[in-house]
Amino acid sequence: MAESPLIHIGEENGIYTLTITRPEALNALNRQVFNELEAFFSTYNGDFQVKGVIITGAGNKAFVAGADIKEFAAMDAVAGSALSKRGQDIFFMIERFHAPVVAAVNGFALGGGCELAMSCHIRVAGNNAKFGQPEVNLGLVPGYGGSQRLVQLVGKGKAMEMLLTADMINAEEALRLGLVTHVTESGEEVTKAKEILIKISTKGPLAVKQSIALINAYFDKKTDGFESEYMDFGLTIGSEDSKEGAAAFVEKRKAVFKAK
Ligand code: DAK
Repeated sequence: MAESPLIHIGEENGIYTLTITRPEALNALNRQVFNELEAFFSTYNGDFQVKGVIITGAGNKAFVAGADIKEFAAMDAVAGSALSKRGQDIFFMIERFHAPVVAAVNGFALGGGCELAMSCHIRVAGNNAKFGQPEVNLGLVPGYGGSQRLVQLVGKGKAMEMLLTADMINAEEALRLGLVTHVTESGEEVTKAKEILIKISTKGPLAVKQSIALINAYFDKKTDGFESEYMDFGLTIGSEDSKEGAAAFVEKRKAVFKAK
């Protein structure tokens, strides 16, 4: 018998909302949740019908309270590394998705939950959000990119302190550090995320896709971001959409982009 989904998917005007729904385990990431994330992002990657994605957690207590501790308790080194690599690959799919992905963080975002939020392009937090990488409490290091993306977002000193102490930070501190870009009243984070995505959905889809790729290029040690920029500038200026954008400006009307 097929398992019932743990990620509920809603859609409105090309904006998809993925709600991780395991409230009894504070939406912890088990294998099935990973499988469903992988299925969604591999199916829709490059499909311009998808204009944006919101990831959130069910209920008002947790976004995601980590990887499912009960599932990884009895794992050896080889299986652990393989699973870590698979999780990293799925989070790379999110980070490299053609359309913006916003984490709407409603409560605890710990360990794998904080890592999931950090793999999204933008983070919005309710004022009850708590972020942390508490792996050292379990005798572990992060396994889904947390040791790298936390440094990118908050800098070496704070990332070091958070990883070594396992202390959580609240939404206001996350805002101050740049880990999130907006703090809302609790329960309003998805609405704010939608507002951001609706605005982005009016822009040139190819330009949005390449902007995401260019920001990612900055952090890719094998890529020259400036070279990527002049290549992508050529790509976008040669597109039908850029002609439409310029024509719409001159004719004082809204551009109708076709992702071409
Ligand atoms: N996994 C499984 N169940 C969890 C969970 C988790 N991460 N977090 C909470 N739950 C469950 C609790 O067990 C409890 O279930 P019952 O006992 O009622 O059956 C239920 O959710 C409610 O939790 P609490 O009763 O604990 O709720 P409180 O309000 O008292 O506390 C809390 C909330 C978030 C402070 C607390 O639940 C907590 O400390 N949770 C654990 C946070 C944590 O350490 N998360 C894991 C971080 S480490 C790997 C790759 C990556 C990782 C691991 C392996 N490999 C590739 C193998 C990453 C690991 C992590 O994410």
